[in-house]
Amino acid sequence: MKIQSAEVIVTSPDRNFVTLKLTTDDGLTGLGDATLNGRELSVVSYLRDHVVPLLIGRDAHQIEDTWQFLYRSAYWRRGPVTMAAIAAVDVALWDLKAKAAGMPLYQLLGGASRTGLLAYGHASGKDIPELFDSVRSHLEQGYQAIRIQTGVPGLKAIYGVASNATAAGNTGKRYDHEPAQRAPLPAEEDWDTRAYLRHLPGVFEAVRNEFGADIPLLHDGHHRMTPIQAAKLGKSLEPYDLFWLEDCTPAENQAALRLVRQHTTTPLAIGEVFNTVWDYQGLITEQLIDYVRSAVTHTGGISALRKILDFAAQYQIKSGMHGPTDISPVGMAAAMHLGLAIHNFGIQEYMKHGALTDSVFQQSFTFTDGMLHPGDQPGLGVSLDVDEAGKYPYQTAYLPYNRLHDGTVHDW
Ligand code: EZ4
Ligand code: CO
Repeated sequence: MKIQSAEVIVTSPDRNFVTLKLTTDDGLTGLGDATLNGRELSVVSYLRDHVVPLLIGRDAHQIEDTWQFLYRSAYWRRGPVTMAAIAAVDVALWDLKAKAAGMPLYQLLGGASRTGLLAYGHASGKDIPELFDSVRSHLEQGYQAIRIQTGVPGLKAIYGVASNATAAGNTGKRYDHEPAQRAPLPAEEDWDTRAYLRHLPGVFEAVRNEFGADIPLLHDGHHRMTPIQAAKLGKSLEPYDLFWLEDCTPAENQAALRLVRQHTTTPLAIGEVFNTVWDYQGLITEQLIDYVRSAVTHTGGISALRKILDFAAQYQIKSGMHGPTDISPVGMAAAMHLGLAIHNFGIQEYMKHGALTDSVFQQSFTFTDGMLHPGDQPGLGVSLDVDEAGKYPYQTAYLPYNRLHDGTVHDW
């Protein structure tokens, strides 16, 4: 099974997606997600200009060898662009191998360790009534775990709160906030950590009073706090029994989590911007976190994330793979096959893609009563309609950024 062609497909149905499609000499095709939100074309170039020529003629069965070859032969290791490109190759090769075997991919990863994957969705509102509506709508859609983000009094626009939300509803349309915006320049949001720290505990108190003690609730701090601020937030949220507090401090400094950990029993999740096991080394061995947030797409693929999660498993740390709409249906399916197979699955983030995205990517995974399943088609179970994809050319899009009231650029 030799790789005969490798095509990089860029499409923007509801948002930009980059997909690698490998075709073998025996006519099989494999797909890999290479979408790096807001920096999509850099991965396109990395693949087209530097990786595709290396793939032609290679044995598609040699997944580990190909991974090591791409990682080590580049000399310039790690980084989100490199690791997204390697991930796309790795996932496409797993898709091919599973198709060649005639099995759903999770069977090749060891088989199912559970019947389905607990998923969480994103509820948000500019104030408590709007947030409650969003939570109710998620419950109606079957979600059994919910992330809570709200506006903060005095702030105009902040992460995770729909500014132009189609306010939920079970219409099948996108109901979530949309962090990357199609625009020639990044949108500016505002931020005030003290106002946020004062406001958030009351929000969780209100949600627990309204929706009860049972439902797992999550929150994303999106890298905005100092370690001592994060410690304070973790402590003040303890009465509300969070499933996790995500990205409480900027991700570069692993030692920051040591300080947070010493002060709070609120479970911690981190890693959506990480791209190798080295970003986790201290966090895992010192047991400073509870959940690994990496996506297959941004961490070098199934082969690499599997190793990180096996390492984490020795320390009772579980998976919580990143699953926003900027992970394509191909990347989501890869996450689901891996999540079904590993023992230390924790939870899977899941937001429905828009209708146009679903017209480009045909998917066989299911979302039933809040549980995901990758389906039982051979391979990943996702196909890409190249003609449909061609209808939606790339559009410039940027993630927003933050300024404090005095104009200082802050973490977004
Ligand atoms: O901001 O995926 O937990 N989810 C998140 C996401 C990220 C975007 C960045 O591309 O933090 O909404
Ligand atoms: Co996040």
